[in-house]
Amino acid sequence: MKIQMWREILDPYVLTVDELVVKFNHLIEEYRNMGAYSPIEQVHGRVKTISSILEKAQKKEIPLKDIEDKIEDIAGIRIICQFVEDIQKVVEIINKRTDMEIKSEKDYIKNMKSSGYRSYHLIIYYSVQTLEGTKKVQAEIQIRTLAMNFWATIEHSLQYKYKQNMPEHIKGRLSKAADAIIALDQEMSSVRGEIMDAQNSFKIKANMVADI
Ligand code: 0O2
Repeated sequence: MKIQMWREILDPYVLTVDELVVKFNHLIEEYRNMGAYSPIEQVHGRVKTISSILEKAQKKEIPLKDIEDKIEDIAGIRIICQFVEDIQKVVEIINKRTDMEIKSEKDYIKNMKSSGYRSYHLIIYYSVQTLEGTKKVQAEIQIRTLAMNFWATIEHSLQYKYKQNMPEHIKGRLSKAADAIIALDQEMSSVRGEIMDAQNSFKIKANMVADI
């Protein structure tokens, strides 16, 4: 497939990622303007690279004509939360919106992957306006805590380094690190109320200084 054709295919996904990142960042702003705690800490987005799309298509034996239908994460959004409890709150927020329709959900927090990976995944339908009219595309939203993201980022780099041949001792250490991340998230949840109070009073103080 020519690069121009790829550009045409991927363009609505670029728009989807741009729009979704703006919308989730705006939600953070809304919470902050109300002086309320935001269940969303950070938002990141990316469009899958052509080589990564082709690699996945080959691995899953997906013909090129079915790529947009079968590869659900061409547009990918990652929402990072402070606490595990925030994840369900974010899912509820998305569920209530009329501009995002949830197609499917995977809870890798209740059902941790064998690698130790934990995250909550949603596949949504999202409509964008293009020169050819409205196009409904799929996007994957990964929702995870800062701690889960730390683990997944390191593990992803190691997966990239070792491809399919990650040494057993590294797998073992990642598995121990995953246990430590579970313990850390639990510990943080147990002091959630105090951390949130501290953050709110810090913000109130900062706003008062800004008003002077
Ligand atoms: P990238 O580079 O992040 O885009 P599959 O993709 O075949 O595993 P499926 O059903 O398409 O399976 O999706 P699944 O299992 O919900 O996972 C999709 C994405 O979740 C992956 O995208 C990763 O981003 C993330 N993920 C899943 N398992 C792991 C894991 O064990 N470790 C880490 N670090 N991330 C994981 P891609 O396409 O693999 O890659």
